[in-house]
Amino acid sequence: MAGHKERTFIAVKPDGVQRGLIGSIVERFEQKGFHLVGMKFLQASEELLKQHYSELKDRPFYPGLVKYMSSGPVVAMVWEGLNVVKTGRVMLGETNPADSRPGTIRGDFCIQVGRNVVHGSDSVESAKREIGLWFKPEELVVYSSCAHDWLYGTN
Ligand code: D4T
Repeated sequence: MAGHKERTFIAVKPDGVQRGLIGSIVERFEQKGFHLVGMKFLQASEELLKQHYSELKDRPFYPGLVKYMSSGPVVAMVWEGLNVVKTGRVMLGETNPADSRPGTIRGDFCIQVGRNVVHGSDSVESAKREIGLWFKPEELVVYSSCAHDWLYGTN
């Protein structure tokens, strides 16, 4: 049962917001059956993004990445469910949209690695760190879903 409570951090990036893709991206996670526990619309500070992408700070694209990610509003979300970190990454596709299969978000909605419309945590540990950076504990909502038993076969 504890596996059903795994969480990941998903964000619609500024290009996804500007291109009107918020609904399409949220819809995929909803339709899959994952459980939304946090969501907010904000323009993130460079300081927050530098922390978020701290592991990439020595990469040549890092300054441009922080600038792009802070250039407009994003939708920050926390989704919960069995294997949501791994499955979320599969749903996103590869970092480079050119390597992403049709049917994935990046495979269907974008072209260029520097404008790949969505972020998803790459491990359970990263998810915990990112959720802690973007959300206060009281911004995460605990509630039960009427679909839970039908999704997991516990009825
Ligand atoms: P995010 O973190 O945005 O979900 O992307 P990934 O986890 O799939 O990939 P990443 O951390 O390696 O890269 C973070 C972010 O940097 C952009 N990027 C990446 C870029 O602009 N140029 C590049 O060459 C790479 C590798 C895209 C995603």
